[in-house]
Amino acid sequence: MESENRKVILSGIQPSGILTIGHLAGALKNWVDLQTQFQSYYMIADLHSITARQVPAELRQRTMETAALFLAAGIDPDKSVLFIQSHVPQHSQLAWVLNTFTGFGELGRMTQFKDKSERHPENINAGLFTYPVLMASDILLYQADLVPVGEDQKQHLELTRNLAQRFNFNYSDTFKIPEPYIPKIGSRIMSLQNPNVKMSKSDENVNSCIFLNDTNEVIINKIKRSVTDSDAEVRFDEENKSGISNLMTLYHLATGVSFEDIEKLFVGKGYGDFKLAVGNVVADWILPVREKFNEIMKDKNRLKEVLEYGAIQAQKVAYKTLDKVYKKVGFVRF
Ligand code: AQP
Repeated sequence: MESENRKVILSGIQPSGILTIGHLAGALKNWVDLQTQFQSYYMIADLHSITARQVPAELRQRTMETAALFLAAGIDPDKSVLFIQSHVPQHSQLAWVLNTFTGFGELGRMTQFKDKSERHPENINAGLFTYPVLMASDILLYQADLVPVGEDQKQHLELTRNLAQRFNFNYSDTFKIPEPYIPKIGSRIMSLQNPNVKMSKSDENVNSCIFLNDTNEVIINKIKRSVTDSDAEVRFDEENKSGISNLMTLYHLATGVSFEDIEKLFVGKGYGDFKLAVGNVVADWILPVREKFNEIMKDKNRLKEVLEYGAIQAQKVAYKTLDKVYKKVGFVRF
């Protein structure tokens, strides 16, 4: 794994459920391309996932499955550093220091905190509140130049930049100021049951998601039952035809056919035919990922080795940054 002079990119996914086709389209697919261009750090964000209550045995299982899906989707451990966040203790250690540089009011303005606390009033914990500080630590530890962010993470990246600048200003240059990396348009996959909200792995309605371990039959059935609209025209219009537009996005991602050509292909055909066609191409798209995933899960020792190797690589870089930070704030270092 070479690292010289390449820009650094960092991203992660929480193991809070089985990954969906949204993760493949919106994250993994891009990461595979990015790893050839950038020094890439990809983590399974288990520390973040416990801001919502997790069943311990399930969390362990999901963490290994998430790692296997990263590999199955094409993340290459010889090109990227692939690791479990809790295996690199520097994430929590830097988060503590950065917490002391973060204003209470600043965190209170985070819209994701407000949304999540409204959705889960039974568990508004301090971790949920300081989550953006841990995210800042994830990014700053590796001196990332770029962070792929969706709309919902932009505010957190802005906070990361502010914290880095504040720390650098108080002491001296320590952190690189990261920039957002905006992925290609059209990769936000919406729920099959409510196409106005994002497809989410923790959605209670399993029919809203295509999970990366769903069988062909399940995939085809879920798409058949997806919510669309009452006219019968296959046309890309995210505002007025969000369900059909979402299915068109999936068709496009699975086949490479443009929206214009998809519209032409289905002129005069009903939604039934269209949904069946989408189901088939999506099933074909997922099949090799699922097969690879099953193969990787059969050899847990190999998977463990890959993750241990990744953690060692990540720790080396993370330690360097944390050591600088500890020195600058005045901790005794022997
Ligand atoms: N539906 C989606 N469409 C496109 N991209 C998506 N991502 C997630 N869902 C979609 C991308 O995956 C990365 C982060 O995933 P995460 O699981 O850590 O967090 P999340 O975005 O909160 O995903 P979920 O499924 O909604 O998680 P839960 O249900 O646990 O809260 C990001 O790159 C994101 O863009």
